[in-house]
Amino acid sequence: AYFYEEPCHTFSEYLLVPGYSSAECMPANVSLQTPVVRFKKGEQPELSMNIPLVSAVMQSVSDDRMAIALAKEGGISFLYGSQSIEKQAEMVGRVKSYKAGFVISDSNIRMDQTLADVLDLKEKTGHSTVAVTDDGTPNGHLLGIVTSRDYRVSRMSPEEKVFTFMTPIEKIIYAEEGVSLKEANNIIWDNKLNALPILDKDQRLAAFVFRKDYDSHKGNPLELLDSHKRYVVGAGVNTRDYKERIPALVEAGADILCIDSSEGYTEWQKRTLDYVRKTYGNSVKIGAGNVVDRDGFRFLAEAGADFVKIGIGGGSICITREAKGIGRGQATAVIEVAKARDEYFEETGVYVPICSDGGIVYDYHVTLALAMGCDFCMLGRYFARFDESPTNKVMINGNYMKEYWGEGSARARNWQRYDMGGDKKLSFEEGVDSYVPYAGSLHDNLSLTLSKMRSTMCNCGALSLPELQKKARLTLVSSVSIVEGGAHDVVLKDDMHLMK
Ligand code: MZP
Repeated sequence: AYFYEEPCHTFSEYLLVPGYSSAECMPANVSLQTPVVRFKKGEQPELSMNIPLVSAVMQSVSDDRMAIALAKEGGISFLYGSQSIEKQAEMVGRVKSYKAGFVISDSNIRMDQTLADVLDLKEKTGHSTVAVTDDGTPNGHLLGIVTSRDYRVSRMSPEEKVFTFMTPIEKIIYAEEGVSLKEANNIIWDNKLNALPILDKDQRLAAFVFRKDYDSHKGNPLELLDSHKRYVVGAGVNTRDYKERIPALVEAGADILCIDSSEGYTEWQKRTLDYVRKTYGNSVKIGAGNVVDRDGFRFLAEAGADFVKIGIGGGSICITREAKGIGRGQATAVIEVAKARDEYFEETGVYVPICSDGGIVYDYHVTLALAMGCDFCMLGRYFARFDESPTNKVMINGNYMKEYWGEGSARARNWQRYDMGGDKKLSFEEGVDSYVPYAGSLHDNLSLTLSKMRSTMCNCGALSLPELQKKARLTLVSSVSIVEGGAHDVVLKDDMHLMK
């Protein structure tokens, strides 16, 4: 047997040592842009992200709602593969056909209500309302309703706004992300359109509402603005049904695929990558994994993976290390694979991005993983806590929780993720079924995480991720200095009651 000389480490055992920050080093100047797929030296990657975060290929994390919410922020969700091919392809389709359109909601209407409920309410109250669903069809999720002049404002919750119209609403046209109110108003003004722009809660243009007397000959403001933009979405695939699943996902419009497996250094992954290259050349983008060392990375890079995912046994819901005794501390795995990625780039001139998957507990762990060399991180637990994750929000002992379960748990039964060529079943569990504390909206939490990351990068004198990787200085911490890092030797005011 081969014995590693050093123990393996994880994120909490490291700290970043600050470097020189020039006056330019302000969070507002930091770019978090990162490549997602392989590219040649001197060229640009065909797919990159504005933030280095993707959501995990898990039933309890990534459905179409999560994908839309994360894409709005500049990241990518990988829709879970442990469902039928048809259902997964439908999810992809819903993300790709989604048009930004948050409108004003009635506080009496829950987001999980159907269009039929709204129409019923409309009937009962006599209010003139228009329901807005996320895909524009009666089957979509209800996003809100636009109301008419006689709507009772007193029924709105304080944070909600109501727009009133002097004439009945003729139609709503959804706007694209990134259009400012100023641009919208200019278009309306310049073309003398009788339309009203509607903003989402972040003051971005969400939709145009047209009045009944709108003269359609004057044109659609959206056709007068920048080109049709569609959200980027990823999807998980496995090494069993890839010949059926991949064509369906590609047809539905998936931008990037990822072979989702607990063990990526296998012939099964190579066969799947071979199939993609033979069938689609380089036009279909596909990541592979998971691996935890140099050899695993090289194997997948040489087999043609567009990115390589790192991590075995470090996920919050994962018991692979207990069940099978395999895995590696996540920090050590990232550091070694990042070195292998750089070595491969040096040798071949091809840069293959790497993704650190699982084990992020604190926001600063993401910055550490990036400083250690990964290009982006995949998170499950983090995203599972938000409104947008697909699971139930439940009250446990007076606190709101969200359900979160592993793909290797009896609940998900994703045997394909753990498949080593045996029976078509999950022989034993490698994951647990759990709760995570409910944390609110993705947008609010992510904004905070990103601002912490930008601030840390400024402390390291880095304004971009490549600069962070170059300049970062990392130190291992002793168990005693970990204690020093938290509040210590004081009595927290919140804990005073414990002293009575
Ligand atoms: P975390 O962000 O919750 O710590 O970890 C999420 C990652 O754990 C996923 O992206 C996946 O790689 C891994 N995972 C998912 N299910 C299991 C399991 O049931 C698992 N063991 O390990």
